[in-house]
Amino acid sequence: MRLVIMGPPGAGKGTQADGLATRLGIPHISTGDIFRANVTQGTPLGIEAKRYMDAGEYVPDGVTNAMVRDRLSQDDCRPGFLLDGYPRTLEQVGELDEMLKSDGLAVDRAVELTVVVDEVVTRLLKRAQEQGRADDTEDVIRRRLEVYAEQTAPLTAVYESRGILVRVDGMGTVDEVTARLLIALGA
Ligand code: B4P
Repeated sequence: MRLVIMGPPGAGKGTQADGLATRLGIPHISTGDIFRANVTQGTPLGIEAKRYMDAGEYVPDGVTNAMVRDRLSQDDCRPGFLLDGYPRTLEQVGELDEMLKSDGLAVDRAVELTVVVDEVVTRLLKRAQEQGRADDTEDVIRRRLEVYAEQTAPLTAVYESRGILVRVDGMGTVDEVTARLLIALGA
């Protein structure tokens, strides 16, 4: 199963993707987590990514696409994968298609987690208190939501037109959302 999980910041992508990937026996690949690991290690990729992430902007497509291409070429992705937070731009959608097409493959299903704006702001401000992530300040959260609305929300139409989009209500407790996801995916 080659899955993509989408949704605004704070929709619960990372939270849900972890358990779902384990259950499906496929790797959970979060571009945000990979960037943050590079930031922590102080790699050149991390130093570049941090400038964008701290401002709530997307890391440039060229950088992100190369990183995902490298990750998907690893052996553990052969049975499938769950991509969390990628693709986020139209160019990334095209790149992902190309990466898979060369092996005769395609995205099987795209899941969109839907939530209301007030709820995601509340969740992210709570995470800010608990974890102190640099991009969870109120100003940066608002910018991330704007960037999502402009650049990423329209992508769901691409997957919808292919007939592979599944919309799942992301409101409620983590367990409630997980149960809905499993039903929607028939997992
Ligand atoms: P991400 O790491 O993807 O961050 P995110 O959108 O905030 O989602 P995340 O997965 O962390 O949060 P979740 O909704 O699970 O991206 C961070 C940055 O990296 C981007 O802004 C960008 O700069 C860069 N980046 C990443 N991918 C990129 C790409 N493809 N192209 C360019 N740039 C890219 O959870 C949020 C909080 O809600 C958590 O605290 C969680 O515990 C809580 N929560 C989840 N579900 C809940 C529920 N049901 N009820 C209550 N709380 C819940």
